[in-house]
Amino acid sequence: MKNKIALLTVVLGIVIVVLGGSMVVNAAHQCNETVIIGDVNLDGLIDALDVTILGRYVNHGQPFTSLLQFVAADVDYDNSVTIQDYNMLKDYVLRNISSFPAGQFYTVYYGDLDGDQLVTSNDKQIVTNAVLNIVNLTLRQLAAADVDGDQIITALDVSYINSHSKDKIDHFPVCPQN
Ligand SMILES: [Ca+2]
Ligand SMILES: [Ca+2]
Ligand SMILES: [Ca+2]
Repeated sequence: MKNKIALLTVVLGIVIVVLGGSMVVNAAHQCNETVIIGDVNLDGLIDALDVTILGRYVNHGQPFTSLLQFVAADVDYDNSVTIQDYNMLKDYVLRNISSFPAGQFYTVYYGDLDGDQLVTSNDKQIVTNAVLNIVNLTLRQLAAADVDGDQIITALDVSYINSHSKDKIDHFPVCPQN
């Protein structure tokens, strides 16, 4: 009987460890931001104002204030924001087209660079290489890498991603606290 109780305790312990592990995974999933492709000013709507703001960027060099705007603005999904995106967004607002090559939405998982929706040492390595100019990040990766929310990718972002991958922190500065 004692042995059975001991066995049960071990089994329960394993179950708790497994469940605990999945809770950590869920915590990583919560830190994300879904961008509507074409919603350049990130107000939740695709309208003429987005065309205007994208036009100011591509024609007059007026900067965006958020890396998420580049994700929203690259509607033709060629990983750069150009006059082609402007023309395509204008066509969409004028209802000449009904969809974008970049899709309808994109969810940025902060700290996840390799696309598995987890924050691991591999993500840390990718951002490290980007900071060292060994690799270029895509617009979507740039948005995910800026975990401190200052709109540039620095060694500080690497440090936060490293801490998160080792479970030393649960939240990035850019994530809503709850
Ligand atoms: Ca908008
Ligand atoms: Ca583009
Ligand atoms: Ca940053």
